[in-house]
Amino acid sequence: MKKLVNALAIALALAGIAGSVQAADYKPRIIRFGYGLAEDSNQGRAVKFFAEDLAKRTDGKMKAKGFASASLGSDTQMQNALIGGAQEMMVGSTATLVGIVKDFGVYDLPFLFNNEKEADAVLDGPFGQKLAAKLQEKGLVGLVYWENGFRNLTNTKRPVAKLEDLQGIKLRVMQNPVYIDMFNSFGANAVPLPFSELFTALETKTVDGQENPVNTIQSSKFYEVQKYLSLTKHVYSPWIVLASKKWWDGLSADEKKVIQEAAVASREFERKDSREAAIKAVDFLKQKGMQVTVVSDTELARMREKAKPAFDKFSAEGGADLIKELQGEITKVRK
Ligand code: TK8
Repeated sequence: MKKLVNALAIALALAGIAGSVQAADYKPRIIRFGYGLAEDSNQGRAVKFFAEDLAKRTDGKMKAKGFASASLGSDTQMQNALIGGAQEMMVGSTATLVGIVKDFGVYDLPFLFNNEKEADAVLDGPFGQKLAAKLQEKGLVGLVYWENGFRNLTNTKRPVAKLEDLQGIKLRVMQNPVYIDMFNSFGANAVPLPFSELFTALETKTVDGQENPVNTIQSSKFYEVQKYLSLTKHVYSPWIVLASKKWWDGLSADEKKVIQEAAVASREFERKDSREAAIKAVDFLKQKGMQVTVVSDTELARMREKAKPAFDKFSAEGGADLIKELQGEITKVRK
């Protein structure tokens, strides 16, 4: 009996040691997590989810603090802060990364994805991961893609139902050559501006219009300064959650793992939340007085044809194989 008790005691002690060895290595950390949209947006809700999830997984040791409305800077300013190690995390458009990794422009070519399911499969699959991995040598860690969404046009001049209606409209686009080429070939005057300057530019009529997913048109209150909404869905726009590589390299393996897990959980939350919100957004915008135009498939096909120079230029500048690869991945999902 005594032997048995001893053996049990030893077993318990060993289990105790094993337990303490296994306890995850989390240090108290404050993570500044910047983003461009309002706190009350699909982006803001997902950052909040990430922060809560990470705190839960680490017993409150790792604290992410969200900074909304570009209060830490525009997308490109935050990217540079991450590279320099002055900020830990952010989420923003992949489109604004083209100054760092040119290949990201491939996602901005119009009418590639037919639906969200195709986008999820390609972004979470080898193609999306390969592109994200290219950020490492530039000082950024690409953790997960979130959904920004299919982009639609708004403006104050006139309802846009066909290409000709875009003629001469001064349209804010993201700071990305694919967008500039695309909208110029549609007949608009593309004006690249950071998102953080967009509301004021619309309000002061520096530009006549812009293009963004309906969720953003709602959460950024563009309906206050824009009359016409055209459902063009011309580009599926991803967001990417980024970490500073400088900072990341100083984390323990457990810390990296738990951040990655929380990032994946936030992705699942964000996509579901964004899709639910998008279904309601069009009605909300109508109630706010926006006039909504559904663009016909024939007109969308004309737009796709007109956008050919953007594809050609991206190809000529070394992106031909990348376009083929992406289209190949989409075809695989479509089957
Ligand atoms: C937010 C931007 C925004 C994007 C844009 O910082 O700039 O129009 O769609 O989501 O990244």
